[in-house]
Amino acid sequence: MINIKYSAEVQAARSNNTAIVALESTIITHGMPYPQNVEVAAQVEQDIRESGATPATIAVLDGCLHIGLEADQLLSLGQAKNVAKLSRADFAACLATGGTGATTVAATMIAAKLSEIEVFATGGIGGVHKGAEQTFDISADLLELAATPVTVVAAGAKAILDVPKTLEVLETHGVPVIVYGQDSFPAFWSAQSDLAAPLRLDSAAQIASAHVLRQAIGLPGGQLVANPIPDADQIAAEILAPIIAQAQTEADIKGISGKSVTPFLLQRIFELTEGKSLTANIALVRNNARLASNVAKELITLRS
Ligand code: PSU
Ligand code: MN
Repeated sequence: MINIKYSAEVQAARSNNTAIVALESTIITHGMPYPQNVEVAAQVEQDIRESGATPATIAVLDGCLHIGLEADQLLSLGQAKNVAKLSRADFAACLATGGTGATTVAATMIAAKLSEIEVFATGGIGGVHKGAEQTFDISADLLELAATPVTVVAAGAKAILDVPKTLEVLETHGVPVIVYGQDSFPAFWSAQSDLAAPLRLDSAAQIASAHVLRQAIGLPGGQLVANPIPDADQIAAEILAPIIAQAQTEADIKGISGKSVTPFLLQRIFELTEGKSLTANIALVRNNARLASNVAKELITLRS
């Protein structure tokens, strides 16, 4: 049987039927450097508590699926080297071998569903990589959104991806892409882009209602909520475009492929922006955590 452990606060929230927000752990192990990764993870958890919900950071530690990490577990995961990056394909094998792995958006959604958590906050989702017409590199996150009934709050998709193609794949698979409070699709480090919002909702209550009604009309799968980065924390797209292009060229020259592509690009962009990408990343994840908490609270209200 699956070995699953809830943190003390998540266990209490489950007993009391209060709002819980899932958090992924790949952002900790593969998305940000130590020690900022641990500081940010703890800060985001605290933002969720201050918004009136309970954080559940998800990871596999020595073959046990953790729904919510205690502070010491978070610290050791953030310091660990060579942690596996788990998506839908590798999740069960990691449990079977007693391994340690960080969950991507796809794997976090699967674990959230298993533990009856319906809302999940992160920074950016995986998507269709540039050059996918050659490499076929399309993140399993997109298919998971089509399959698993969890609402994922992100800040849009990074310009390291082919964002128009990412939106096309989501549309093909019937994933609602809901922009919060504006008419353009947000571009992760920048609030605006040239792409129109596929859907727009202006309140957490409407997002929660759409989540419930999707199930009521018999549709499987989740929703992607794209929450624009706060204006004060943006980095202009013109500044980032050449940096992303350089990181992409380096990845191509080095022959980086498969699941190493996203971590490589994130690390190079961090270096090339002298850390500014990370500062913006932190601000947007915190912003997403607050919106996700409000959606989770609205869901409790709707269901009671
Ligand atoms: N995009 C980001 N930051 C991240 C990731 C994606 O802006 O940290 C991580 C997430 O965990 C996401 C995963 O689920 O990378 C996608 O990886 P891949 O492209 O290999 O599916
Ligand atoms: Mn990939």
